[in-house]
Amino acid sequence: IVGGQIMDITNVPYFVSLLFNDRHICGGSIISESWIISAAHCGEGKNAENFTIRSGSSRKSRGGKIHAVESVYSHPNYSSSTLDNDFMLLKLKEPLEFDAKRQPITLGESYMYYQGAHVLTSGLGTTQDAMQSSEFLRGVVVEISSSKKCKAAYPSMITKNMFCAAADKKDSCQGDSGGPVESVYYGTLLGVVSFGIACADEKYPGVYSKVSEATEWIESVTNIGADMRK
Ligand code: 4AZ
Repeated sequence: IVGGQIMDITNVPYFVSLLFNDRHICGGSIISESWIISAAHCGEGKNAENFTIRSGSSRKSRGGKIHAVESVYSHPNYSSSTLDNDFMLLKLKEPLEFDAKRQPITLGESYMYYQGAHVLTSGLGTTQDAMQSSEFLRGVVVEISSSKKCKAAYPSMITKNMFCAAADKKDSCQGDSGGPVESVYYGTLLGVVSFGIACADEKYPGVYSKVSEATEWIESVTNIGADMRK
């Protein structure tokens, strides 16, 4: 996270760290007691057995609880070349217990995405271009870009399953992938951190997977009922 501030996990209690062989590789979000959503590119070529989830911690390398992962599901229309549908669901072996540091976030709906909407993205990624790693959870508020601006920055790359967000000197960055983008107004999950050219470069907004386009798939895989949504 570039240009943000240190956050306590109780302010983003849906945030989790996805560990591969005990190392943080990506962020994720709790959507029910047994299910985490992250980015498909975080799981590419990796075996489910080597994944664990750290919940309830404001730090990268300690604290919280570690949860075993039973299985992982990449979106059926995920493309590793274009990053279309960059979504992955992870099922925990044991359901987690909700408390002040662990809470699910409800899925956003299409009307919640509009140019200028304030969204909070959080993570344990770098604090400036791939260079400076962060031990502490950070968050930053950025604004949803117009689709015109998004497509102009990334010609022929932006699909209906993606949106852009940006703000001056603020962005997600390397290691934030898979993590949440929350609607500040609605408190719902709008996006999953997916990709971008550089970080906080005014020419290139961050690109996020659009959760509202994956609702049917998420509900069918997880059995989260429509009544769980806000
Ligand atoms: C990355 O490398 C990455 N600014 C994630 C997000 C963004 C750029 C890079 C968006 O994981």
